[in-house]
Amino acid sequence: MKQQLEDIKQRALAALDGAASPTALEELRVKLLGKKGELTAVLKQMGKLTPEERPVMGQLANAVRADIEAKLEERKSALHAAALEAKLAAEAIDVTIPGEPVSLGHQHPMNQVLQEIKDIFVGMGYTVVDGPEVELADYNFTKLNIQEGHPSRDRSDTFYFTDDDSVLLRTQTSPMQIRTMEKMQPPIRIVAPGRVYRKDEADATHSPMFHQIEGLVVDEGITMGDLKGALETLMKRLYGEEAVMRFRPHHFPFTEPSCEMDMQCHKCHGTGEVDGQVCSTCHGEGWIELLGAGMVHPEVLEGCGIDSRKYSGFAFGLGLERMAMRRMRINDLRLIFDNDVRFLSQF
Ligand code: 2U9
Repeated sequence: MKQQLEDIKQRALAALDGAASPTALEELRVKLLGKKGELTAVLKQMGKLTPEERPVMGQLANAVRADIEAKLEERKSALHAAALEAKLAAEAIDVTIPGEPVSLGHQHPMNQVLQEIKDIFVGMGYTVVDGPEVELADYNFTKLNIQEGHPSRDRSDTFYFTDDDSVLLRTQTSPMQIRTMEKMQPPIRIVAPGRVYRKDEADATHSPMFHQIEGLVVDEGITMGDLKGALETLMKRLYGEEAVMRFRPHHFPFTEPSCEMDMQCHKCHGTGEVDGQVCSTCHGEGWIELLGAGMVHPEVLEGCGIDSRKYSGFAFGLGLERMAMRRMRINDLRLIFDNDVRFLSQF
């Protein structure tokens, strides 16, 4: 019996050493130590032994079981470690491989121009103000001296929300200047950029939604000279010190006097011709229209609680898309709104 136990132990240890998987190990455990296993079969024969032999054999059998169990544990750990090692090797990540390049976006060309213009005005001490796109007709028209019946109030030109035409999508950012004057007394130096809405069919030069930046300065002794200085500074910063400007008389209900400012065409230098051909940049005009401006109408100041005998002011407005189109040589307004990356990535 002693020999049988020694045999089982030798064969068991050898077999366990050769077991290549946890499943093989478990099969061996059942075969060796299970209820119908080899060791149990030997122990069942203990009854045949003499009372003196029994404890000796019992001890030996327990020692053999302990040796087999120890070996089982050892192989189990070794197999587990090997499996982990293989898994780690298979799933290894090479952190030295260069990453996929991420293509970076950038500001929209129109916002680049807006940012430039805001920076110039902030540099001259102006504050940037923001306000609602859904406005009262009172702020969009009446307080700007645009009377009932004025063509710009027409339902075919303006988006109204109400049947009584009292609430609308602002057609200009001027309501912001009214709101500012109602809230604070001069000195006032603000620019108001933002979306505005007009019932226009979309084509190469029109869109029902576009962006404006308007400005307002109100203080004691403000003159047309201040208006010219501020706007010439703006344009020389944008287009270079050599830019040449002219002012033409115009009419707006909210300014008096009113004017428009043009810049001499940089391509044909005001001649309207390049190599005997009509200049393609200014279409032969020699000048490029940039913006509208004027001295704030005294009625508008008074309507906002500002004493027009003590204070005067100037205001101006320009369309941002048109500004971006001129600066970036874009020939169709719709490209600005399409947001096609093939177009945008050029700027
Ligand atoms: C107040 C008083 C006066 C704003 C002004 C213009 C002239 C102007 C147009 C330029 C192209 C609009 O985007 S556009 O179509 N604007 O010509 N805007 S003066 O005058 C104001 C504004 C607010 C209280």
